[in-house]
Amino acid sequence: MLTYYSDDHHLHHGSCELIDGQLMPCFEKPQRADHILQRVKDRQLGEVRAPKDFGRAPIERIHSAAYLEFFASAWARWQAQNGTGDLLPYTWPARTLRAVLPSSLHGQFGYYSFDAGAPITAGTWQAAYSAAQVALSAQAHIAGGAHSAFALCRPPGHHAAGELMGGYCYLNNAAIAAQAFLDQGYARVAILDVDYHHGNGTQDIFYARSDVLFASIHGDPLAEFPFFLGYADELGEGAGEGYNCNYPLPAGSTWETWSAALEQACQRIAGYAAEVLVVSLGVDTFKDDPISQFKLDSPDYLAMGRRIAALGLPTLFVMEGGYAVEAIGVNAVNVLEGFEAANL
Ligand code: SS9
Ligand code: ZN
Repeated sequence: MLTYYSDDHHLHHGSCELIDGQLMPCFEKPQRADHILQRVKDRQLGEVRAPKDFGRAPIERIHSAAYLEFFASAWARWQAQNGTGDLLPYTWPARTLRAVLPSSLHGQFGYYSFDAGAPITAGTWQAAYSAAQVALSAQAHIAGGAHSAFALCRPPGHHAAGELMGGYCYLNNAAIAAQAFLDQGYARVAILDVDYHHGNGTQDIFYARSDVLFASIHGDPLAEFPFFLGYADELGEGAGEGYNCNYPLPAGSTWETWSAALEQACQRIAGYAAEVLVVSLGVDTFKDDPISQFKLDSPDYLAMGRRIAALGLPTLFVMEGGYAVEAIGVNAVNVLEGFEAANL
């Protein structure tokens, strides 16, 4: 399997995030992608290619031009007002407030975000832009006839909606790739989100549409980030009704419970007659993940890859979360190796 990867992810390195009332070093850090790349090489998964540049147009199919312009120019604006440290939002148009777009930088950041978990640093835009190009390049490889590809994206994307960043995410790499398939003539794309956290951004983007089936297995939002989306009764709306499936699971869930949900999600995807599958590949379901509560073990990721392969679909793996840095390479690449072994 080919891996697409850009060193540009190193340009994004936030300094800290608020966890349980304390400022901690960011869990979403460059070493994550470095470890995965190293494991791809150690296991000789296949060639590693740099992305092509498809420009902003395919990103604008998912994110508004105004949102992208805010994101691309925020750091320069922050520097122009002598800002020090990361740019972080701190006020949001929550219920009873008004969703106006202010003129101030921090007001606009609040408008375009849903939490303080997505800092903008000097290189964040370039890193996120390159991650989207990584996803688009892997997408093009599959559209060109390959059965699979791995987009080693960082920063991740599944929490980002059309005009919202948050949860370490800025541009929704999986959604951008899914839309590219549709724009190139595919009629039905399935997205399977196996990250520990609900992919609220992806769900929101495709919620009213039937050309993308979104299925997500994740920590129950009653107890887990992002809290305000990801419940089992969210089935889609309008033309999208019936094309959104959430499988929230309790803290402590092991492979036994998790794989039963995967089985249901896969049967739903098979019933949809998807032409291509995009997997939002988070491995923060791992037992030692520092911010998550599931109990998957490393060999379980091989089984995950095998079950996904059994769908028999061209499959684009897009990297999302996973914060147990020592194990992230083994776990992510296990999914890919399980997938490939099943296809031999
Ligand atoms: C933990 C804070 C959670 C967001 C996690 C985003 C994961 C992205 N107390 N912060 S895959
Ligand atoms: Zn996650």
